[in-house]
Amino acid sequence: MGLYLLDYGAGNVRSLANTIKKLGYEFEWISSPADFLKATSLIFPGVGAFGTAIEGLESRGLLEPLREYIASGKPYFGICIGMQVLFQSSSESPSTKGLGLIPCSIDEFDNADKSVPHMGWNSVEFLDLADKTHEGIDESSHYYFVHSYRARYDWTDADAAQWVHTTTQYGQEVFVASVRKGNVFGTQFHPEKSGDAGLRLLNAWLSSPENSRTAAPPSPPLARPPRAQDGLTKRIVACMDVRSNDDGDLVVTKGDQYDVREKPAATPAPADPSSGQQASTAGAVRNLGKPVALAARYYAAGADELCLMNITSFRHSPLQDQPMLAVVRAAAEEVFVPLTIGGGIKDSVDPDGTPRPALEVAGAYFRAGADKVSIATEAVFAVEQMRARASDGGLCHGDGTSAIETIAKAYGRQAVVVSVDPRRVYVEPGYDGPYKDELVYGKPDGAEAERSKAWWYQCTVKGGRENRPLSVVQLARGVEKLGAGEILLNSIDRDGTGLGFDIDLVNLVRRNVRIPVVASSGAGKAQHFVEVFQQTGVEAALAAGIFHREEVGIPEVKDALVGANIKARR
Ligand code: 1PR
Repeated sequence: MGLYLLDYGAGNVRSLANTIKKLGYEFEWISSPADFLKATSLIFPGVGAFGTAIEGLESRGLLEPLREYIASGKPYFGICIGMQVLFQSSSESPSTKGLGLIPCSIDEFDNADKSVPHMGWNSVEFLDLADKTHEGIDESSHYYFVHSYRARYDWTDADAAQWVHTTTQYGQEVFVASVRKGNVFGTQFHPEKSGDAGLRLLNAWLSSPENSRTAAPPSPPLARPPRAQDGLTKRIVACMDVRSNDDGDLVVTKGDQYDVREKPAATPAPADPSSGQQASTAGAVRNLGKPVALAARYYAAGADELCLMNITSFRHSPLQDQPMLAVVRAAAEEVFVPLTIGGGIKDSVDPDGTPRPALEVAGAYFRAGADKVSIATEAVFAVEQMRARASDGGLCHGDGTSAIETIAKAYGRQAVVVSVDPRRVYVEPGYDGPYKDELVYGKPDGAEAERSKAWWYQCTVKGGRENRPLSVVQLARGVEKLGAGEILLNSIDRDGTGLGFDIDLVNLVRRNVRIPVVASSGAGKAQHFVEVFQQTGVEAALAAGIFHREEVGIPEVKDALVGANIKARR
């Protein structure tokens, strides 16, 4: 079988390649127009932005051959942007035309009632098919979506509706989850990132892509009005801070309030090795395991997403020789859920003087198998610069040069996470200085140390080592404006304490932006996840220490969520 994959040069296509290999299939990459003639089946794993995809295909002379391939009747499977290019156009890039097979346009989600991008695991449903596992899709499973633009399901438009295979709902919007007609199949979600459910779907298509499995479209098309609630689940994220230890090995480590070195024991260990007792490890970098092995463990345990944070000095390694790239490559062979990589995503210069713009650094990680990059220090500087340009010190537009803007333009905003490292700054009652409008007051029934206090949240850079004159609210609003697609909200005060998420901080940020927010730092038990979802509107919650030390398992967290009527993927 001549299975080919189409790569227009942007985004994570490695994950699909890894999935296909894992399923035992061989494939080739389309590298020239002539390859379309050799292909007997084709997958286009489009990642990124609509305009970039079409322009990328055009500039490589692949757009017309793609159109001809599809018209020839040979099997085609488009994923995400690979499905969207089948439509006429997208408001993401109004001057760019799609292939126009499906006679309607793609538009942006309305963020009045929900966070946009739509990011996470949602259910799908067939319109009226009796076969509820058609194309390997299963209505009882969840699939991973990540996009800001969607094809609304309009049953009054019969020409477009005849393509619709499954629908899904986000907020009150019902949109197309998959299309199926003749030789063409497409999914808005990412099967290669949808765990076992996605593997089953891909396997079903790969085992017989040439089969005409088109079910007769309902005629007239069926109505699918929105229901009271959508099927999006809350995401549980496992985070691994990776650095080299004092022996030069890459390890997953974990800090207490960002200090990753072992503390001296209360009773020092004896220095005499003949005593049979272990020598003191005080001062050593905590070693909680190997990154790829831990990533595989969390995938198997049901993590909805994984983060790898590069917190070591090798962030300054030359890009070609960046150890973290090897970690991402190896992890992407083991895990089939989204992978975020952070640390060192910024403009840099290799030791030989070669400049490496942040866009190139991010591109290397996407090609290695990352789905999102996370930016911390550079995001703070970018917002500071944006505010300095605004005449009133408030928000203006970016100048297009920041890492957030350049990466979001090429890969779509959903690929850009901003990781925030705020720290509380306590002030006296009656404080009347800067950030007074953002003050949080300790509650009478709150922790004793906080009861009579007020505080604001200050941004830091370089892993909390340097405080900056910027509040977390200013940062959150600023990065949203610059084009970030998600906020990963840490708390230096809560990191590693097990006291629970900082609910005040999470609420403060959640109500100031419309993009998804991941609550992080402080989880000590499963109930803390229930609390953060019940008391704030966040889309996801992240933990590190309790998972690494196996104090709480991911299934236990999911059970607690379901027990509290919070949607979770299991
Ligand atoms: O500044 O763009 O190079 O990014 C550096 C990244 O590395 C940032 O995302 C920053 O948060 C992270 N980082 C830097 N130093 C440390 C450190 O610990 N010394 N880790 C660090 C931050 C916080 C989370 C942790 C949660 C949950 N660690 O990663 O996973 O707090 O922990 P818990 O559940 O155990 O409480 P740039």
